[in-house]
Amino acid sequence: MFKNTNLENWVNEMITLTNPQKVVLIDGSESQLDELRRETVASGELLKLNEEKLPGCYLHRTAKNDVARVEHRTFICSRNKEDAGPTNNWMDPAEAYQKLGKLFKGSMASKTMYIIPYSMGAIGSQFSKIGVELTDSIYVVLNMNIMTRIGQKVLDQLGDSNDFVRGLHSKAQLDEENRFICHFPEDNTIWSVNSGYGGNVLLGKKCFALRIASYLGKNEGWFAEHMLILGIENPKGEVKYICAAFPSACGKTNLAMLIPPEIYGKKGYKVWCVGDDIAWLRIGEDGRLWAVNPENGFFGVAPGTNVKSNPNALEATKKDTIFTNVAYNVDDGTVWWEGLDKNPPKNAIDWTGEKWDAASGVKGAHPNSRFTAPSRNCPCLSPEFENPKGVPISAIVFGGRRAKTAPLVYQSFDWDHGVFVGSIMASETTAAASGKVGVVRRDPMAMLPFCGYHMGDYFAHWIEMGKKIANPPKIFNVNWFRTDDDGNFVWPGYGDNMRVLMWILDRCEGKAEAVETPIGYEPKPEDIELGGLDDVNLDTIKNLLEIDPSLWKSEAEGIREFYSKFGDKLPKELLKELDGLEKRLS
Ligand code: OXD
Ligand code: MN
Repeated sequence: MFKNTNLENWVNEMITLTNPQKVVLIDGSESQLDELRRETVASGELLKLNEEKLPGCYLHRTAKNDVARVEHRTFICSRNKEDAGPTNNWMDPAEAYQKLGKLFKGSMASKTMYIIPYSMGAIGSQFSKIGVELTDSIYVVLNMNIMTRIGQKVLDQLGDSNDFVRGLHSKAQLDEENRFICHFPEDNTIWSVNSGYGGNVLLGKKCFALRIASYLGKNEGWFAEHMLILGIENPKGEVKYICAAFPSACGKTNLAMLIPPEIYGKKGYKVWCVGDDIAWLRIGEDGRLWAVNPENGFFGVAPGTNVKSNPNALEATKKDTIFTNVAYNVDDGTVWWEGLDKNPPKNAIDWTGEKWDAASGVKGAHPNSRFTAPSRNCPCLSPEFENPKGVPISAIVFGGRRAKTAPLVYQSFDWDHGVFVGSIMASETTAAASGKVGVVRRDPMAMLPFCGYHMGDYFAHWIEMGKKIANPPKIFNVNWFRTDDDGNFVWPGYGDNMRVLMWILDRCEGKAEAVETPIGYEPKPEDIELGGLDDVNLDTIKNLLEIDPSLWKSEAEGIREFYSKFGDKLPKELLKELDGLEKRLS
């Protein structure tokens, strides 16, 4: 089937293992994809939506037990257990191949195996990496077609090379007890079985572009990060780029596509989205850090997306989009989710496929329901999106959801301190997420579930890279989620977050002053633009920038405890930063 003997041998081996009735190579042509769409509509796997209102759009419902990523069933299968580190589940690779091999054995009998060659990143870019996913799910094929670049052109680019990530996926019986997502970083291999949910089965995304790629990045001297990339264009037409990492549910997609507040908009400022979830970063010839978004689409959370929170994302879902686990409006063949608007459909089917009455109080869309939308649909997609060289990064922003501890924004003293700031990232649980409010969950660089190796080595990689980047981006931390005594958010968030990003860019260009505090540099309150904000004044900003030393002292204790997990692998530079913080606080 393939001239590339590495590919040929591996595919044949997997065919022998899974025993499909038929094997189809995905060439990426519209005619082939259309045929597959027709097939899934006929089988009921996809539901065609209203062609006038939502052209090229489909709805899919997963099994009820298969609606999210399964971190407890996600494994890093490195030869040495120690290389997976204390924050990953580990399985011995020989054991994993054997255990999953049994589950894959004959799993595609009476089914078709689809071979999807795909590129993470623009085909031919020096940033890009190639993968091949073998799957028995047309839903996976159609989603991969949106999220990545697929087809014959990828095989042409691969040529005879053995440098591709080998992905095997089978829905098998969708058996929860035997659901496994296994990564073999030393073999460039991913095996995923018994799931049909996006994050577990679109192997280009979290599995390859973060877990495998972070491992490759460590060995090859680059970064694979859980970061959005956005550009801010000034009225002179100059664009500066920012990467930002936040844990899930902190509004990454919203920030990536933000609409500038009027005060900036009318002056001619624009915001461009390069990516909303993953960034691959390399050192450029000019000594700066350059970033690409390896993806080609958005796999966004639907609930809460609306004309106010994210009009650009909403617009992106208006055509050629696959919706998963949202509610269906029977009367006009469109979709609905909680937080879209105040008019839930009267005649509706919920995400489980049952007749649904909004008044019942039961949710129509699953809270983790998704849209898979092509990047090209996004009205503010950066003109540099396809640039094989990527975009130069001026600032790296970390953030979390903290009610009191973290101020609105602060800048690290230098690179090593910035790595420290990223390593102590944390979010507090909200009432909605669990019974306990305010439990601190540490999520360094938002990579805890996505780092394909020992997190202590990951920190060391960040420190080492800092020595190699001649003109490094400046590093900041933001917190949009400070609350008042009644638990209300103080900062308006959404588009107004641009006001903080503008101070960040001014700092990068040496245009703004700062105040030194024990945790880093803070803005002078008057340097945050407040024009056009009704409920925020200078005092509000002073409040948002206040640092409570007693809270930070207990924070430092929490960090020390968290750091102790990493033992000898924790870079001494980070311990030094922690000591420094404690000293400045006392
Ligand atoms: C995602 C996540 O789906 O981070 O992007 O959970
Ligand atoms: Mn993510």
